[in-house]
Amino acid sequence: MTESVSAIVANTADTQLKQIGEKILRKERISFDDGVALFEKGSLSFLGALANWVREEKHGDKTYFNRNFHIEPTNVCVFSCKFCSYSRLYANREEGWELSIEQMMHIVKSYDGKPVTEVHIVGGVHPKMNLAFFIELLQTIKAHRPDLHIKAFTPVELDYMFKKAKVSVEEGMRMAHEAGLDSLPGGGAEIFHPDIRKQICEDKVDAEGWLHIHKAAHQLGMHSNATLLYGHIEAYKHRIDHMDRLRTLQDETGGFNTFIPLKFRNKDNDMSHIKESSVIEDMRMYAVSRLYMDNFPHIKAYWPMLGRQNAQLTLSFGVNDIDGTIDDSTKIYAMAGSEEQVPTMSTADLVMLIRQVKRQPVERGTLYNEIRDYSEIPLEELEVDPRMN
Ligand code: V47
Ligand code: SF4
Repeated sequence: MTESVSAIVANTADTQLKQIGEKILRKERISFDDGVALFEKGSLSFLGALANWVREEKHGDKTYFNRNFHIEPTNVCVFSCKFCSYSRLYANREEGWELSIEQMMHIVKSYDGKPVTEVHIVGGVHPKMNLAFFIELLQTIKAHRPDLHIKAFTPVELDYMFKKAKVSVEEGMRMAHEAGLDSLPGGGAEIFHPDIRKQICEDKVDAEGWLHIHKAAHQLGMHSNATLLYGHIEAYKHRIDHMDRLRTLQDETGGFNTFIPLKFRNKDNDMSHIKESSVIEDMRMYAVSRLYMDNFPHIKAYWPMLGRQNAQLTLSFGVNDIDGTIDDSTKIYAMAGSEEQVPTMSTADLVMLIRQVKRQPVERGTLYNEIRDYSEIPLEELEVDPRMN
């Protein structure tokens, strides 16, 4: 493999691309301009060969997934992000949902005895669901099931809760962590650059606020993820600017686990007139992410948003994680127009998806502790959904 990727780099006619390829093969960091040049000039095969080489250097064929479910406490939201197909304003809250702690505990209890390891909690920013409410939720979940890893709340939700409760970011994060918050998901990042952010989500937490909250979490020893919403009005330089800010914070704290590029879906939102990116552009995005984010251990493709087959394809473009079983517990992507209208995969489905593209399926915990390697399990032991064959 190394030989063939070296040959691809050596035979590249464009001198700038050739030099970038050589840097990557020497495991040197690429610059902002290099990142933009990869997007502007890199062919799918050039980017894919390099990203796959980096992926295999870091993880071999290992492809991680987890067993998880989501809770979306509400889709009522004080903000009005233009790409959001999911939220309802407080004034129209009868069109949305608002779950009580009891209702959320009913969801948690429905997994009693099932081998899930993580609950992912994220939703709209509801003016009446405050820090005290979420602290009680965290404590109640932990009291019921202490082993369940709680990955919850974006800086958009946390910033609003902390400001309303008049606590500093550091104090608020400490309170949430003590109540049972284990790590932060990657949402709310969108595009950090103010020229784009002000056009698509101007009223919510800005780049500095988002990064400050993740930094405070890392300083408490927590881990977190980071996303980037691509394929709408941003230019390549905005994608690289976004990745660069994350790479810089990661140099400082080392607290990020996973980078997750999120493809913009255009159904039923204020940006529906914008065409969605092509599969080729999606694969180029994943590949450049793997090449630029050299200090992020993992790159994740979120299958409920990309669809299963495209998620399989990403495994040859730098991706080594495809998230979890989900169990039809999230509505964000179905409402935004994803092919996955009922996002559920059994463990067997996920294993097959990974095996079909000749990679090694490994179940992980949220912090990438390996739970089980499924590469040697005979297929008869897995109850595979017939649609997967
Ligand atoms: O921040 C909303 C995105 C995010 C649309 O950390 C949209 O493991 C595309 O962050 N088209 C929330 N994207 C989801 C998220 C996430 C998902 C899976 C795993 C993890 C993790 C994090 O969803 C939002 C926003 O960027 N989003 N609307 C849309 N129309
Ligand atoms: Fe609210 Fe999040 Fe939707 Fe923005 S993306 S409107 S913050 S639910």
